[in-house]
Amino acid sequence: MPPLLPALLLAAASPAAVASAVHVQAAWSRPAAAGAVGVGYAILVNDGARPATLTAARSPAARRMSLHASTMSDGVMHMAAAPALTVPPHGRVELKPGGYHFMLMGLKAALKPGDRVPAVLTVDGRPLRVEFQVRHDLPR
Ligand SMILES: [Cu+2]
Repeated sequence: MPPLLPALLLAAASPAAVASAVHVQAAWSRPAAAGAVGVGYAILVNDGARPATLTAARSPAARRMSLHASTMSDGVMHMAAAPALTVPPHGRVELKPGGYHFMLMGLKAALKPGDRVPAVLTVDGRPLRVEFQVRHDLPR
């Protein structure tokens, strides 16, 4: 099949075929009741030379998962859905209390310390698997 080979080489060399340079560290969550809203925090690390953008997230543990950003204004904490989050080249972004975070709406089961919550993030259009470890007694 000689005609196939050049096409495969081209595909491998195109940017779209390069695996995401982003990985996830220290993903954690808090205990929550079934049906309630859970949270997800993590550090997104970009080892690549280009910006990488998170555009979506989903989890089989919740009806819906979305990215939120918290901001302080007039001494009051507000949060709103954020459409995307870009991790700079050779940089990192920490999702943490008071900043960017994931919301897990409509938890299908309670989250207890020690549980692991699987999720799939979409980064640069590619799936990135993550597991949030449910912990308690963490500094805020
Ligand atoms: Cu939120």
